Amino acid sequence: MQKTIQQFIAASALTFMSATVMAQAPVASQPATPGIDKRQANQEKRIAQGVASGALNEAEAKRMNRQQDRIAKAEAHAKADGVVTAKERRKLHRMQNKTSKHIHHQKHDAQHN
Ligand SMILES: [Ca+2]
Repeated sequence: MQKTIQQFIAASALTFMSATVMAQAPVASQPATPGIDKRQANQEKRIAQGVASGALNEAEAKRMNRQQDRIAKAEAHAKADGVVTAKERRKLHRMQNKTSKHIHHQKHDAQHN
């Protein structure tokens, strides 16, 4: 008898929890920019690799990390109103195209500040 009541309580708790999770699900629809996040992570890795291999000196790496910060800020700004429009997405990709070229150039050119 005691066991049955415990099972009933456990089952009720479970039902209650899944109902809560389901009720919260629609709220969790934050604007996502997985493509931009992935490029950003990739670029940060390239900068770190450049520093490790000596292809980038500290000043260059610092400058590039600042550019990454600017993109992250622009991304947060684009998300702030809850919608990342196609235009905002294009702008973020354009910024990343620029920094990507910059990283490539600095990594494959002679050292110059
Ligand atoms: Ca927006």
